Amino acid sequence: MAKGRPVVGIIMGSQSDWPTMRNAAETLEQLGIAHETRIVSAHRTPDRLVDYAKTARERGLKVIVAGAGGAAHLPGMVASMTPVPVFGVPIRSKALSGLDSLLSIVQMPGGVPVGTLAIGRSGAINAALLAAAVVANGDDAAARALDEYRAQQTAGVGETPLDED
Ligand code: RP5
Repeated sequence: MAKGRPVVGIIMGSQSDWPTMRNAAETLEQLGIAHETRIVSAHRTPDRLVDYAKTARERGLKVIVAGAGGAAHLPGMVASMTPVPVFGVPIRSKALSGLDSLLSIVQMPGGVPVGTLAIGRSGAINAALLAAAVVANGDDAAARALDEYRAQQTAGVGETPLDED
């Protein structure tokens, strides 16, 4: 686990979101960025939601990554109660494959922004990378880690396709 006071909070509406949201945690871990992970449900644990959002800044969080599925009001509710930037990750739902989650998160009325990522694993990874980029504005080690991540990604792309069997 990356050491130090968490600067990124990863929250999710349910334990069932963890297989997706762990991709955000693993990405931050790879970058050495201190983070915390919590289950905070907007409708099942509303008091926990209020407490988490209202204390986020004073606890040192610079960014919150919030994953939720279905009627996914968690990212917007958190954003309504903290000045800390919130990135929302739509979880792929069983009923509508995450389209419900995506539209719930992305369609915030003007005034309270939530930066919305893609549905599922890609969204979780990219939310973590965006969170890292925010942190990197004031943290040289995080900036170097992000540069290294991109360099490795580039180095991993071959010029010609290979047969996989
Ligand atoms: C949302 O409801 C959660 O974010 C989750 O994606 C969805 C389903 O939750 P469970 O019924 O699996 O706990 O609040």
